[in-house]
Amino acid sequence: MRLDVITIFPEYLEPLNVSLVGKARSRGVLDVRVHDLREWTHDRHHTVDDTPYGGGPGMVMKPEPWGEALDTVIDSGSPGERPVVIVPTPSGRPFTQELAIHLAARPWLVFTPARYEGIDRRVVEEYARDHEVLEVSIGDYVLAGGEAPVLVMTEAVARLLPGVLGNAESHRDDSFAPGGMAGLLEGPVYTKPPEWRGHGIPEVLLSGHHGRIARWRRDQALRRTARHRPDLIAGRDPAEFDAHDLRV
Ligand code: 6GU
Repeated sequence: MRLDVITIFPEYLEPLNVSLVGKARSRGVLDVRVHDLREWTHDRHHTVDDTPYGGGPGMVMKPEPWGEALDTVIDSGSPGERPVVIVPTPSGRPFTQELAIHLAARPWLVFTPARYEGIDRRVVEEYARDHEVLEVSIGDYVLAGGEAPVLVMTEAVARLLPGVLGNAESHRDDSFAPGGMAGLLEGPVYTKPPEWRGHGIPEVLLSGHHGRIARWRRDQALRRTARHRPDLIAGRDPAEFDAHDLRV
């Protein structure tokens, strides 16, 4: 997969050299290219923002540098090859595991993290003519810019690429994966030692009884989901829950 990021803070993307994403890059599974938006400005001050039409606080990112940057990046691909353009914004659609799975199946993503009050609307209009352009938010809070969301989305996507995680089963039970633990939050996990500061291990996990362990894990997942994310249970088909579930 190829991944381009256009930003006024290229150094903010340094974590893409580290850990899982860094490893995917060095293994050649992921080709990451970070670009400085200011390379596509032509004035002495490398201006990327201006005051908003209609008034109001803050500044808006000018369309011209984004247009030149996106044209250059898009033209650097093979003829006819079109990336998905991802515009991080708190007013976008929610980033979900489902969207991560969709993006992981695409060969080329271009991220356009903005600062200030966002990018002139015409940039999205322009590229949406012949590209899939997704405006995406990573949650219901406001960040100062889209760079941290790019790190979040890149990690969520990179770990789904074939050959990045140790084994494919690692994401079957992901909290939000469709199937597997059926979209429930994962319950608690334990490792050695068997006793730590007076805390033991739930006995069932030491029983070696796979059926009872699976049942216990599902109960824990249900309890945790009901407590932290009741919306995930309310949104499900009641037929997915068996008689035992309903007593948890
Ligand atoms: Cl994608 N950008 C910004 N600036 N704030 C956010 C966000 C994105 N997602 C949640 N908050």
